[in-house]
Amino acid sequence: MASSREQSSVVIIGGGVSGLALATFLQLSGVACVVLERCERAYVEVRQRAGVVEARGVRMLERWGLADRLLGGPVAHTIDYRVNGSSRVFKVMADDGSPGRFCTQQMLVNNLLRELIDVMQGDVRFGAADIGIHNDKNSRSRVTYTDANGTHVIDCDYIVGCDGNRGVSRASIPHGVLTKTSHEFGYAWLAALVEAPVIGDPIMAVSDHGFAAQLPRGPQRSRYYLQCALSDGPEDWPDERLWDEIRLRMGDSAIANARVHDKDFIPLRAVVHAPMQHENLFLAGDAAHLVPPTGAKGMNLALYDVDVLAQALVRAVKAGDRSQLDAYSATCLPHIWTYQEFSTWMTDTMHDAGDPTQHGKFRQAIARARLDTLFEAPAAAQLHAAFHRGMV
Ligand code: FAS
Repeated sequence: MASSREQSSVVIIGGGVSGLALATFLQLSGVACVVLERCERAYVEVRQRAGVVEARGVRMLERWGLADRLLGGPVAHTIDYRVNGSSRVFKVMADDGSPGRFCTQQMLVNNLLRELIDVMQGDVRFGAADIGIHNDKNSRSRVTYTDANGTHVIDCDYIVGCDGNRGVSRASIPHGVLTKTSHEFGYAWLAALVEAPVIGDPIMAVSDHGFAAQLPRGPQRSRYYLQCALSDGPEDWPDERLWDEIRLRMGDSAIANARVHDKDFIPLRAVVHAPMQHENLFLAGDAAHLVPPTGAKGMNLALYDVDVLAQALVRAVKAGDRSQLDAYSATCLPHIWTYQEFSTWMTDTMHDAGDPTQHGKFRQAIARARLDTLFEAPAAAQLHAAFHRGMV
């Protein structure tokens, strides 16, 4: 088997939304980088995840001059909040017109792949396995990996871990360097991709039978999310039960069964690893933090991290100034905790207000009172909408 050795400024581990966005920003800025992704391109292209790019993310991509080429999907105007079937429409669009977009992560990732590889000739290597990280501040860092062509070594200045919650990057940091702060909500979401579009507004529904939501996933499809037990699996949720629960929780017996493409079970948890860096290795996205999907902040936090990191890396590589890199964690962590606070608030409110068997009638009444305030007090509504847009 052949082996190779080469140089680069930055090696990015993981070709998901954060890794591809970072590589695109660096390529645009003339900083040499290589992305190592363990899966093949075809798999990365079809993976379903988040569905909203918040207004802050739209503005950030506009600042990089990429919004028109990367974003698609309808503008996020309003959300239909339901409590036991009775609807109240919530405006998430800002008065200054700064819109979020119902742009699916899959669409953004495909547009990033096209832009980075096909347009910018960026260096993304799929099928990279056995990744080894040699991260030392006093000598040049290096990353090793194998693929069908053999063993490869890349000497580099900086390494970025964009390889998600179960990747190799964070695991390569010596024990005791990072602190993990986490919270388990005690329930999960069943996420079902179905052949039925959202009619009208996306829905967030509170019901005595548990939480449910429907978010767009393209013109013909949508994703239903249903609160379920942590121990539940596909055998507990045959399609018939799924549709019965959807009708029950949405308070709409007219909803027809449709083809179910896939079912994911996502335990709701919140995790922050700090600091988000060690020597020449930097963590971004799910490699550094997890948020419950209720507030749609997972992908948006990943985009925020790599926007900050890209600017710092450009300054370090081009001007030899590490100051922003050294301040990377201190810059990102306050923003991450603000989003954790919003996502926890949303998760507790939208679930406590529903099925009282989880946390009792008192928390149910409190959460419903909180929702009423949201709809009746303009100041509360404005603040909530600003959080939705990421403009806080
Ligand atoms: P990603 O996980 O997207 O990407 C990491 C990449 O690294 C992957 O391509 C992986 O193959 C690669 N990788 C991993 N280990 C590697 C290794 N050893 N070597 C090389 N490559 C490696 N958020 C929402 O807001 N709404 C949702 O509806 C929603 N649904 C979700 C559903 C699921 C099943 C999951 C897991 C997450 C969901 N999220 C959702 C959160 C999601 O959007 C994440 O926050 C987002 O994908 C984070 O992006 P990355 O950090 O790039 O990680």
